[in-house]
Amino acid sequence: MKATAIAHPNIALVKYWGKRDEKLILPQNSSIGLTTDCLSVKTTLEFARKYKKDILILDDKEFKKGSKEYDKYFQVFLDKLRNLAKTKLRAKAVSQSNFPKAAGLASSSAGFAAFAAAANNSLNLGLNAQQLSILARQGSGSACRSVFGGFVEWKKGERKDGSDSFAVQIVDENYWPDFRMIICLTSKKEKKIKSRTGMAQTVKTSPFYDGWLKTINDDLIKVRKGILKRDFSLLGKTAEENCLKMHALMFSTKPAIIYWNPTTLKIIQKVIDWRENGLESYFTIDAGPQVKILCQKKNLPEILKRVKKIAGLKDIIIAKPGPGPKIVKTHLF
Ligand code: 2P0
Repeated sequence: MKATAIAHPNIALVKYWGKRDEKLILPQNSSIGLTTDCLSVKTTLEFARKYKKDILILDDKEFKKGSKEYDKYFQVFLDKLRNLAKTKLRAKAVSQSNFPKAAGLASSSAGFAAFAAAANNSLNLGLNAQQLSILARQGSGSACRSVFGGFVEWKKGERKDGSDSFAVQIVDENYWPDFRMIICLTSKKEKKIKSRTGMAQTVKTSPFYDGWLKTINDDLIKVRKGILKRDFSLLGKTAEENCLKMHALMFSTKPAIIYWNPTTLKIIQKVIDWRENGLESYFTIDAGPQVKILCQKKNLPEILKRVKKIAGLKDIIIAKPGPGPKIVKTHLF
């Protein structure tokens, strides 16, 4: 009844920003992301009679009833699991990540992918990868992409019950070994506006949301093609444009959502400048101030040398395409 899983964040190249169903977590548009290799979340989950209430410990801190994390995320997801397994058992979940939470590093994608994978094992649910993706999606949308390694597409689906809204692997983590993502940490603070709240507000108030939906299919086609052909320029250019379009949605939300800080902008300008001068790289930014620089292995040393000179960076992490969740035997409790 005790199981432990490790999962990695999936960083979007074509972003998910907006739901059509808040409860089932169904997106307005399909999205594509890369599951990374170095950032990870490890979660141990146990359902047992000895627990009189559900216990949640994230990065050594216990979250209790009344906190957003417990009530809105943990409790809701656990109840879904209990329904699925037809059990009334209470659970203890302990989760440890090796990077800052809620800072725009897709921690919830890794968190719920690990949680779902641990639950599948601990409750003997017998879910296949597609079903696991559907389950993880109901914890946090982007988590459905973290259920697979490599480059992954979350197909938005059409059905009301969400049964066709899950992720599929485009190519696995070994398909493009020269692909690199340099994660530039410009702040370790938790963001003030959670993605969930922000995206709902955008759908409601941004005058540009229709334009986003009208152009997303073209971005998806180009990024898919870029991945399959290992066409770095096509993928990078499209991912960067898509990221700026998403931030334009955020800026035009009422009240405006601005996740960037001065260092974020500085890196954006540098990347554009390097590219204009022949060093090819692109950037993508999620719901936070961190910049992820996309590059090829051959340019990594030079880009890294330049990145290290940028003042104000808190950390630099080099990521490659990484695997889907793994069940491990070393538990956290
Ligand atoms: C993404 N983001 O595609 C986009 C890009 C942030 C910017 O998925 O409400 O934590 O739990 O489904 O998955 C962040 O949103 O939101 C996110 P919920 P989630 O990666």
